[in-house]
Amino acid sequence: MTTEEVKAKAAEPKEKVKKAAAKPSELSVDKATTEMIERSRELGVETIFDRAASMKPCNIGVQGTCCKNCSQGPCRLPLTKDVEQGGEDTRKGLCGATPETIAARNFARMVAAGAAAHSDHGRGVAETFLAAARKETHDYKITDTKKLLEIAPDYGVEITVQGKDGEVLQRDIDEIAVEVGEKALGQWGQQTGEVLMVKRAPKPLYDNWKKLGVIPRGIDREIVEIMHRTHMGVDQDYENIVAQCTRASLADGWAGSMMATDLQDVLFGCPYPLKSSANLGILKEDHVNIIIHGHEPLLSEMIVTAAELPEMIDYAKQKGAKGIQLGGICCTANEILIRHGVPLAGNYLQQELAIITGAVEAMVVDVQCIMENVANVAKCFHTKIITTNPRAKIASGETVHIEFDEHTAFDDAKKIVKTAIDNFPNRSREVMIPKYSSPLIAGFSYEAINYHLGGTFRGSYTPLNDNIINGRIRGVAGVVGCNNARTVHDDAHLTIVKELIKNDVIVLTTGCNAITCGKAGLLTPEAAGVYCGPGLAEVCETVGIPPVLHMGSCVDNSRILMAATEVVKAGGLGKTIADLPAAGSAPEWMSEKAISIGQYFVASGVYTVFGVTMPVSGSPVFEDYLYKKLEGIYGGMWDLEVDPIKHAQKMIAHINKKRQALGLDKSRERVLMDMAARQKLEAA
Ligand code: NFS
Ligand code: SF4
Repeated sequence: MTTEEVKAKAAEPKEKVKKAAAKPSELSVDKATTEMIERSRELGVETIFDRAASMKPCNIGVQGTCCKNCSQGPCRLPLTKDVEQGGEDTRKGLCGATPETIAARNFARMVAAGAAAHSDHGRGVAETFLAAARKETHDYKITDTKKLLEIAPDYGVEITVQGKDGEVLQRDIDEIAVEVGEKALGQWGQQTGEVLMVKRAPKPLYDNWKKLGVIPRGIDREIVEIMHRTHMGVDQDYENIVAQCTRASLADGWAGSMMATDLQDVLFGCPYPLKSSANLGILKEDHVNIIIHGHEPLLSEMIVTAAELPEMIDYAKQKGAKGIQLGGICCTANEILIRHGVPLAGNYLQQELAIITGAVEAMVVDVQCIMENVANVAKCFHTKIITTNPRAKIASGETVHIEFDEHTAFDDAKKIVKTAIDNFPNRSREVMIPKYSSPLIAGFSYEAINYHLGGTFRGSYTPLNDNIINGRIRGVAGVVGCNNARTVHDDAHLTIVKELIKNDVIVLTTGCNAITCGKAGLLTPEAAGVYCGPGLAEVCETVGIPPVLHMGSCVDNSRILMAATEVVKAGGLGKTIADLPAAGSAPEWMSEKAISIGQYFVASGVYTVFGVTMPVSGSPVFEDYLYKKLEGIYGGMWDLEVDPIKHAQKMIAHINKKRQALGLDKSRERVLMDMAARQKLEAA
């Protein structure tokens, strides 16, 4: 054999073994996804599912105890057998950093990156909001004045003035908007004091943060301070590092993300429930298909408007298409779904697969969760990857950059849509769109929940509280977050959500979990009769809501905080979020944003369970601090549970514990007994 032949032989069987090793059905529980993985293999197009099989994660990195914060390292401190068995822990980095210092510093940097991503998104929204309020752009305007008036006082902006005769008059809307925009934007660079939105939290929660000294002073400041503290030789006390994690994460959840949600609602409208559908089957072979992928609705809103223009639809017809089909991936999908009903094409792990359908003329991306490899996959098809944000360009493959500017937004969007239409005649491969999509209802802002549960005239959370108190609803869970190629796509999401609703726990969802639930039909009122326990089913059927409420994108986790706050306010379930029979979960997380979200949930009093892995196992001391000791400080704590059923059961056990503390354990038994008796009567 020649050297060439030897090389070829060595390369070939490995490739085959690798592909035979993971059947598509072992990689995802979503049929559209498994069909497209199959298709990718037929076409020889590599995806993340293949790379996950050929490359394993680093055994020390996963433990969170590898430090590369200076050039004397990386110092790698994997857990030793001896330490695992309770022996003395003598592990140290060159500088003397202990495993807990290293794990805490790495954890903190994830919080910083996550909070930065959400908050920078929020900053962009605030800038555009201000430009709209000042009428510096014609493309965006203040749409939801009702919400503007509701939120203005929280930003310290007066909504009324006294008239000459002492009468109370409403101030000019534009004036209010400009002031809200200025106040909001000021939150990023604020150096001292407190960010405004923490005052929205229940009083005892706010007081506790104040006592602990963890209230964010300004958004950017807290993120910068994490980077400073985790530099070589600065903060070397893991408890002190975690306190700063809290401060930066609160600057995300109760400031950057919360203001992003507020201002997006005022600009584009507060979401109310609407119908749509989810999964790759929403793509249409005879249409120009445009995938909007990323996070910021500033861009996607404009594309939705541009794609609806008669001139654009006519242009698409000239090119031989029947129309234009938009579909979303990742959180931008959730944003345009909850406000316009644009269907969801898929979640994070489906981004490469959408292109492999051969039906996508353009994938328009902005920031976050965009795999670099989409550009390589696109090279095998006619699909154009259009980058739009100066922060996020892609060097791999071939991409088109059409920069998106808030002052010329609509023209930019038209240019993008036109580029996609022009690409329709260039389809190079046979189109294969999996035939799966499910109907759904989405758009449950906390205002909408208020309205739906309370009715028009007495919008309030009291009926929800009543149903929790009387035991029909056992409790509330927030299940959110990503997909992760290290675990079976969508499996843990669905198993956990189904187990929760089977046990009468109502689920609030955002992010990629929401997309999973949509694809599986859990976002329909009909799902109540199929999957829920009798109590939750009865409530959903009476009110006409799904047992899983889609509240939006990941910045909209702030809506979950507000919903929890409303539940506290409605009374009867304790004084603070930590008293509620509630729990949080991110079954398939992967993003640093998820760590920031987890930390602000924990610091707000929520027991929060993550799936897949947590980068802290290399330091039992740090792990113990996150998983146990934080409860004594914040009322909430972290946990890791890889098994989905046990994961849900841990959440349910926590909810039961809280019910017991509220003296509600008996009411649930009673209501279930009543229901059983009634069912027996009905059956007889
Ligand atoms: Ni959230 Fe959204 Fe999905 Fe995870 Fe990424 S899209 S902001 S980070 S992967 S849920
Ligand atoms: Fe090693 Fe300390 Fe440098 Fe980290 S900061 S790489 S532990 S010497």
